[in-house]
Amino acid sequence: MNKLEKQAIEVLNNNWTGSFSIPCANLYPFQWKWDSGFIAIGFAHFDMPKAEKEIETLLDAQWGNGFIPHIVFHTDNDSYFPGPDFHRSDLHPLASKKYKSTGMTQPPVTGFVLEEMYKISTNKEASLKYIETVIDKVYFNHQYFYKNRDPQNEGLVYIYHNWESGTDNSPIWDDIWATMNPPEYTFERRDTTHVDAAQRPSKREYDHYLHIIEIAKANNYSDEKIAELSPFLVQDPLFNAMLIKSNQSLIALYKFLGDNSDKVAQLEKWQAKSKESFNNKLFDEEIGAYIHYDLRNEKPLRYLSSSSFSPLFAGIPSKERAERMVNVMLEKFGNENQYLCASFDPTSDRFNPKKYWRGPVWINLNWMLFNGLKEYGYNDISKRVKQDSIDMIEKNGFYEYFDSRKEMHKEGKAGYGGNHFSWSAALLIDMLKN
Ligand code: 9WN
Repeated sequence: MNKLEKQAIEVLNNNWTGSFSIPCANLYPFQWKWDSGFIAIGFAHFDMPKAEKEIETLLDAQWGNGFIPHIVFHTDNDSYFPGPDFHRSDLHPLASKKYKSTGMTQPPVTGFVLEEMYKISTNKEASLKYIETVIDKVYFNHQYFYKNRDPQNEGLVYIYHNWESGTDNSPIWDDIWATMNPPEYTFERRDTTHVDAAQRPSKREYDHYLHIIEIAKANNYSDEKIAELSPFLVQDPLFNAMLIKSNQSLIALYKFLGDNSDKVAQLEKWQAKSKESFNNKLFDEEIGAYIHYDLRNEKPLRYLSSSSFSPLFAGIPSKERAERMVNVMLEKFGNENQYLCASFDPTSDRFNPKKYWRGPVWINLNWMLFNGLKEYGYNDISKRVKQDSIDMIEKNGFYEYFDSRKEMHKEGKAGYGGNHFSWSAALLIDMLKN
């Protein structure tokens, strides 16, 4: 085992609490939905019981309507804002009675995570037995999305908050902030006590984040009311690609399990419609990649980000489209001075290579690209994404995000945000094994 892999295992073991993992100490002291999935993939390589427990714990916090929250507040910990007293999940009549959580979700990765765990497993029989105990909860979560998050019945689901995207302060949202004028709230940030404020969203951005939650809370987190009133209502290509990828995995796993033809038929129906709409509505011919759509203001958000390429991971583009996307990616994100893949268009004046989702490279997006590019036969570029990820981690440590400019990495100070970050460790392990 190489040194880096050993260190990655140490990061994961240190962030394990006994029943779930924190993304990293102090900055993120609870369980996050999509983090949990990526972390389970890492654990699956060396400690399957932990991987299984991670997912089981997350699913235990599912609401009565199938919803899975983005943060599960397992413990009282005031090193994070906004915490459970702000989010007040109890306002929703079907919220979990057992766990406090947020009233928003995150990308639906759990379906494909189960399939990854199954592929990694050396005991397929035991693995299927485990999957049988959790898979219906994931199916129920997908049903929640199609039932409640697709008001125009397009097969594309919306997110109502930037924190649901996982790409929290992407410059894409600037266009939406320009349509809002929230109050100046008084609150105490905690993130900026752990991390340099220059690497985090601004106070004014947080006002917007909190305001959307206030609107949702005033309506007891009713999906119908949110669809009607939320100033943020977006069809996100990353989020929808994760749903499509997970649909595909659920179909495959249900087929392995047998006896679930009704669910398979439903999933196939969702899948066909989702893929078609995704390709019709979210591909921008001029840009040459997928973009976000602002459902509240009925307009496309015509920006390139690493999310624009994530549909490769879900097998969504045709071969021709994939070719165009890869060319765009190499041209704008991938010259010899850049590590792949910046989170936002490096040629845009909104690009900021140090600020969170406004430019830095994130390992989870790289992991999706690594796998997606490989699937489409772009083996060299896929290898490059893997090698770039290894280089950045080797030079700086297991950071949350990294500067995409190679010249910044000379002194090993180009890792930003939290350190000893779980999914950077977990997905590195997976890439090393591939
Ligand atoms: C809000 C935990 C999470 C990730 C997100 C990342 C960041 C939280 C924050 O950390 O978001 O959910 O407080 O900034 O943007 O993708 O899941 O690692």
